[in-house]
Amino acid sequence: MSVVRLADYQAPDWRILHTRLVFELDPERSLVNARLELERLGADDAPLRLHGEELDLLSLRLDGRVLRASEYRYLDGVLEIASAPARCVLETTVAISPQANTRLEGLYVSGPMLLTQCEAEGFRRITFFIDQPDVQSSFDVELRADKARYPVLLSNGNPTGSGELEDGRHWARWHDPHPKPAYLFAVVAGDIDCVMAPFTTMDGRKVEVRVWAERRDVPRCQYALEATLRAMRWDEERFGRAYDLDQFNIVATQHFTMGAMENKGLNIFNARYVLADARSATDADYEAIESVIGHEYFHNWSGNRVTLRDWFQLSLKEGLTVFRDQEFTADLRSRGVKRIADVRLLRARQFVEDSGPLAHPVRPPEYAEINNFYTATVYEKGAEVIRMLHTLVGEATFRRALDRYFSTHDGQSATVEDLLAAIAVESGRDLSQFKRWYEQAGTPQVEVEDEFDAASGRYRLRIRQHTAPTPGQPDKEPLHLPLRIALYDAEGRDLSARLKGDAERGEGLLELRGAEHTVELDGLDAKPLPAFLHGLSAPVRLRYAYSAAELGRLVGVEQDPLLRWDAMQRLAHAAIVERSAAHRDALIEASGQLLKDAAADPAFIAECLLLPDVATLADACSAIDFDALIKEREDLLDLLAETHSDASAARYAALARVEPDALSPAAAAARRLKNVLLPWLTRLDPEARAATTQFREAGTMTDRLGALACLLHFDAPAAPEALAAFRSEWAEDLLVTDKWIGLKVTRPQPETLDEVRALLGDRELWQPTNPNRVRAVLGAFGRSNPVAMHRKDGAGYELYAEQVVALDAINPQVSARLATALEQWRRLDSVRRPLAEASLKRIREGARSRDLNDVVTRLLE
Ligand code: 0A1
Ligand code: ZN
Repeated sequence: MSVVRLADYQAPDWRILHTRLVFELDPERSLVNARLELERLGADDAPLRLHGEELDLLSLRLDGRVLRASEYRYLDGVLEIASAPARCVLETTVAISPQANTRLEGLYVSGPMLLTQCEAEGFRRITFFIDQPDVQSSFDVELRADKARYPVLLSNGNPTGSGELEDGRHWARWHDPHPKPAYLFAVVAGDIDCVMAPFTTMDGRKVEVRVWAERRDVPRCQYALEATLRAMRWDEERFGRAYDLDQFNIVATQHFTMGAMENKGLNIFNARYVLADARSATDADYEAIESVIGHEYFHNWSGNRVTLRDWFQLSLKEGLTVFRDQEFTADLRSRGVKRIADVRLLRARQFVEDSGPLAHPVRPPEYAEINNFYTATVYEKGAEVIRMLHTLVGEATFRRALDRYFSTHDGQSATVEDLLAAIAVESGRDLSQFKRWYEQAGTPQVEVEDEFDAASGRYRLRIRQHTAPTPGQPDKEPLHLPLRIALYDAEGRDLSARLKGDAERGEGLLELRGAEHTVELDGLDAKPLPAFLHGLSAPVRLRYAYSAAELGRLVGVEQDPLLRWDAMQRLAHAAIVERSAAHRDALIEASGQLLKDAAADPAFIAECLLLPDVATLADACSAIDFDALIKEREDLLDLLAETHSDASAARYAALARVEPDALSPAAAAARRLKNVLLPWLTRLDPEARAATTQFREAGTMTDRLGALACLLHFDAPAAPEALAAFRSEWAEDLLVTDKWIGLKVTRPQPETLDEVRALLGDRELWQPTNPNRVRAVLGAFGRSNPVAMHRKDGAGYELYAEQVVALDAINPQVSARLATALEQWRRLDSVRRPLAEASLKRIREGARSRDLNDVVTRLLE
């Protein structure tokens, strides 16, 4: 497979001054006419090279003249014209087939819509173009289509006119004044409808904001519309960023490979991140919708106005935009609970990725297929890197640095160096060592040892950092990282302000740069209780030999919600993985305290009571024994439920009385804790009475699904009837049916594999061309059902491999992503490991796409 390297980057030989496109839209065969105004930037003999894939070239003219076959060549995705004048106009007409496009890259069909997805390299499936982010152009687009079938015609920018054509067709024109790379291009044509609201920007621009969907779904777009307005206002208030067009359109589609896409002025969304109403959406859905709406909107500056020089810089837009969307949610909702959720995800997905065969730096030095780098590392670790910069320079300087970055590079394509330079200039700090975070893969381990000398009253901390080798990077350098720290005395006072030493910076913040640091504190009567990494100040694993009693104390004394939660996770981890009775007992004790805590946010308590998932637990093991991990985890849950049966039943009952059906934050927080406690109650009651009643009486999808999960996962008597009732109630709804499928395939029994087979054979339910449905059936199975996926007879892996190969012929991005669920295979026990390996080899034999080949090759390397 050919590889693209960052070190080989060269500035483009040509630029595109303007692009004019005319689309004759038709699902079977669409015609695309492109007129590119080109200017040579490189050497006189630099050929003109345009990308193009699966395009049927109908006509090709240079400065009005039809080119002879000898004057160009179209081979392996490149159209090359050996000699072209330094200023010229190239005009092409191509035919493409949206209906046949199951990859969902380029122009494709979804229900009543024709729409596009161009990131990363989809535009070349629409027309010939220099399809790379450092080539930016202004666009004029004319869309023509059958008016009855496609009454709405949308593209980027502002509308400039529309009218009728013959034969029932019509046209619409759009002008996008902001130069943009091709990956931000979008078109939507369809029989769709919208909700709309006006917005006035802080600089007085009047904007029409619309959220579009298939007609029957329009009543479920109101929440997304309101979330959009909140995001627009927040970006003005927190980052001083205003919107820059007369319209902002968002379109929801049922067929989308990823979450959503930030096309300039025309965001396209997976319907699951738009559609919501009180009956069908869970509290988690509402939060996710607001967050993804924010994310795509924030890209308008971090990604669109300032875009990427090349795809290696992907985290420049994604890490920064995830940081911005995390802050949006934290500012609007509970900051503490949001941080816990983000750190939980980071550990479950990014730390796991970083410790396996797919580990790569936040800025990868090379790629075979860029689609495979939309990863937890580029997104989530990338956001942590931005967060560390924010911690190091502080909010006010960070804000000024972003202002500088946006104004310096507005309308241009930038690099990670450009962002770091803006922060370095504003803060006056040297970030050259910090840059290693972008270049070095792997999660650093920070190890802390302490000693207290009672005679002298001196307390000393010795801090060392180390990063284990990752593929292609055997040797690692120390990183520059902010380590927040607190030292609690017997009264719970923090003594860290008195710390002295080489990494000390004041206010409980250490700045580590070397492999080893020592800090100390004098004049103490007793050894303090240390706490590290408040708010997870750096994305590292921190090792300190806490006793069970110390962790229990930390849950009580610490103010930072993340560290209180982390202490609970540490207790659970030691109880399960190390089978430490002392940690188990301390966890039980601390859980009892939390259950009784009437003052704390119930959503925070819920997070604390949830144990680490199996993938996170497995990540700490050099040889993963799923049976033992799952059994220990279940036994611990049984013990928690039994010990606290009265307290949890009482708390559950009290929570059930809190405005059960309201959508307020308080009601949602109550539901969160209630639905964490419901499995505890259900464990102790074979009749599952609480879950049966909750299912019957639930007024929200959160409560209904929470109850259904309990009934199903604990094999309750009411389960079959409840499943059938839910299914028939929501049979017409794709998204809710996905949730129902998700519950079925995560039932923690080996026989669930038969259920998955049945779903795959169900002609109505199995829709392999719909990525959401594929994820509901196989994604949830592969990642969230260790019992059935990792069956000891290998049947889980076999089925999975067979499906990954079959899907590769339909949507390579989906198949490649599914395959990553086996990223921990090398650390499996001696029975499972060869079985998983055999299945991966079967995938390698069957892989046809570059996407899947790349992933499976790296998995097996
Ligand atoms: N830039 C989008 C993610 C995205 C990436 C690739 C896609 O193509 C299949 C689609 C979307 C984001 O960060 O939201
Ligand atoms: Zn993004």
